[in-house]
Amino acid sequence: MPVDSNQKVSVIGLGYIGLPTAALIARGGAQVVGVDVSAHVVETVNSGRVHIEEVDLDGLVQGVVSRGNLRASLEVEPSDVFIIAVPTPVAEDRAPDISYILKAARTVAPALKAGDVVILESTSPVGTTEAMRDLFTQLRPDLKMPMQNGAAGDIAIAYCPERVLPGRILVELIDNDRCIGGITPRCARKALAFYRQFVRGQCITTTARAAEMVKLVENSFRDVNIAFANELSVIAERMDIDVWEVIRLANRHPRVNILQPGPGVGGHCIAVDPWFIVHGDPENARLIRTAREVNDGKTDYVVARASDLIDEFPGETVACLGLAFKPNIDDFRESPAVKVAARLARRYGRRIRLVEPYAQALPMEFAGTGAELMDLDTALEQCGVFVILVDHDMFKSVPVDERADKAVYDTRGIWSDQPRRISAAPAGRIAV
Ligand code: SAJ
Repeated sequence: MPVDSNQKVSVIGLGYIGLPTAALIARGGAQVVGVDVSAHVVETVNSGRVHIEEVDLDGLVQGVVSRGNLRASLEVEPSDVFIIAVPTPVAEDRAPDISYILKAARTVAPALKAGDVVILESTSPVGTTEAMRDLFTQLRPDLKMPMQNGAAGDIAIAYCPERVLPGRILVELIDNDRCIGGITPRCARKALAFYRQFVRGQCITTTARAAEMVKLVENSFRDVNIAFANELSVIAERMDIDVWEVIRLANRHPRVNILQPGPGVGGHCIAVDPWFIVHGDPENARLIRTAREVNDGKTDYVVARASDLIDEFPGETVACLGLAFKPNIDDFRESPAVKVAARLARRYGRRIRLVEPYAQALPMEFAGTGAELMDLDTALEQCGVFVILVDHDMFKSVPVDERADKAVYDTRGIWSDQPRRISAAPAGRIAV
């Protein structure tokens, strides 16, 4: 979709969201400068390459850099629109850390001029966009800032959360609806005019505070619902019921849609963002906190249950299937599968084999454990115990006769036809 080619857009932070966003806007025709604190990232992008894995991103970046629409820089330059897309980690005490946002805002402040639009996209605790505005007020007393009471400013400031799924980022950046929150309605309108140029989904305006909460609520909704599935899986295992069958059948009800249990919740968003709400109102965010605890607790539970099975077969080598944080991707950061497998590797050392078609080498969590990467065929030949941690398509396609003699702990419910290997098995999905 065409973007005003006279418009200069700066994207601060060239990570998983910033770089695809910058490249898409550049493809539309705008002059885009991607700003990053890492010289390596700036150099990589300027040479038309990418430092992150995302479907179709490499070709897109190469194209827009070679056409001159995107370049990267360590310095912020005067622009018409500034998009801030930097990380907001959660600190040790679960408090959100907005220091990267404030640091980015400090670098933007000197470049601001009347008429500019500043948009924050980073996941943020409620009130962060106003905090950014307050920082601009301090740093640029010469510019009038927009106020919650509706007073117009010389610049527009808005919050517009990203909501794209890793692996589908370029598609979802265009097709997903966007929620755009302005400090004032005028700020929202200005940001809306910008997004409408390249977003095909609906763009809906609101206040900055509501938009901040929308983002946190979306990921908390998913976390709470996964926690429900994870809690069910533990209860069903104790009752010797197949939880996946129960979920499948319950979901036939027109108003029931239970998510899937697993070894815990991974990625950088769903396991983090709910803490921003808990931190904002610890007294009332009881369900949201409990969901986090249930999901983290499921990882410990899986380690304990897998260990029970491994201990029952002391002579067997153990294959852990999958390390990614979700199926069919090569992202191992914050992965519950890595957490489980690494704990098993520390405990059982050389008995553990890791099968991960998306990994060239083992993540550092396995250093010194003696555990090794192995391909699926060899694991099926050599290993007697299988712990399924990720539902990659490749694992789903193993026919039952190739694994009939294996002892299996299936945390993802992909080998539902697995026969039990001995009858004295613990209840539930441990099929031994
Ligand atoms: N998971 C389950 N059971 C399920 C679904 C997911 O255990 O039924 C686990 C996955 O295995 C994974 C984790 O949850 O470990 C998260 O995976 P995901 O696919 O649910 O989400 P992410 O982290 O890849 O992306 C989420 C998305 N948010 C929502 O779906 C509400 C995405 O739209 C957001 O943009 C992204 O977080 C973000 O950046 O905030």
